[in-house]
Amino acid sequence: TFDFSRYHNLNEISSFQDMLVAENPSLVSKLVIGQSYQGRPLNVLKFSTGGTNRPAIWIDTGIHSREWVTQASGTWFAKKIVTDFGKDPALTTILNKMDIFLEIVTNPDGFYYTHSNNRMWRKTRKPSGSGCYGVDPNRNWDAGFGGPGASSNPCSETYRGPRAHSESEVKSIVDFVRSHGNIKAFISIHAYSQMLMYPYGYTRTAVKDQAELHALAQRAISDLSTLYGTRYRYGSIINTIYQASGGTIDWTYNQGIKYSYTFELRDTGRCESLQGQW
Ligand code: 0X9
Ligand code: ZN
Repeated sequence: TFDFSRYHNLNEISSFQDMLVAENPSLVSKLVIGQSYQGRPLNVLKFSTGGTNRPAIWIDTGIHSREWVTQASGTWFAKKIVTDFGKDPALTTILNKMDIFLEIVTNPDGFYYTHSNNRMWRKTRKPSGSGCYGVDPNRNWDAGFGGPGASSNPCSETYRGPRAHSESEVKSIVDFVRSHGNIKAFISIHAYSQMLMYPYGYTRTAVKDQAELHALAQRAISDLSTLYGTRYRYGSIINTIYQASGGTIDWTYNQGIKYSYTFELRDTGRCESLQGQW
């Protein structure tokens, strides 16, 4: 059994994933889509009731390693999918037609480091050669790469990296998305500030599907608020939080994945979502 009331380290989350697969072999499997810079497996859980290359939903948590509430949420999503399948009509309908891919620890080297050395580590752990370590994996994608809202300084928290997709943790997802070819929704989970956003972050130009993505975000945050009254803001990244170039969902949207969204989870700045840090 897995204690959802506390945070877990990399080994514990790995065991949790293997246990979930072992206990639900007809629904859950584990793929390894690549290796981190330090050689850790990039594990992705696949939830599928059959078929081949079904239309799919991708969810990633923990691309920024210090955002611990996101990996914790990822383990909860996994458990929830398994327990609700066959009971919750909405989820059951989805899984009868689509697959769900979930990468819980998207930046394992950074996550390990948040437990071993520095609770506030955000980036990957690849040495830059300048004495500073790591690339911001939410500035490394080939969408406005190198533009405003990212840094060229390897010591910056928003260092974009030497080139687009230089980070194995990013490139492995890029290769997976391209080779799959049938991903319909891509949801990348961050913390904190309570927002639901769609592209773009690198430019003020509105996406072609802006009206639909905006209306859907509005419905989602309205439904979300009915649970605990939590208020989320919503809109494009650049209009809702700030300009950021080389971000995940700008790339996925430009690949043709219309329903590309990113959450910033709770809270709004009292830092409960970075518990233990202050
Ligand atoms: O700066 C970021 O990468 C995101 N904020 S965070 O505090 N999680 O670092 C905002 C940029 C785009 N937003 C998301 N992709 N969530
Ligand atoms: Zn983040």
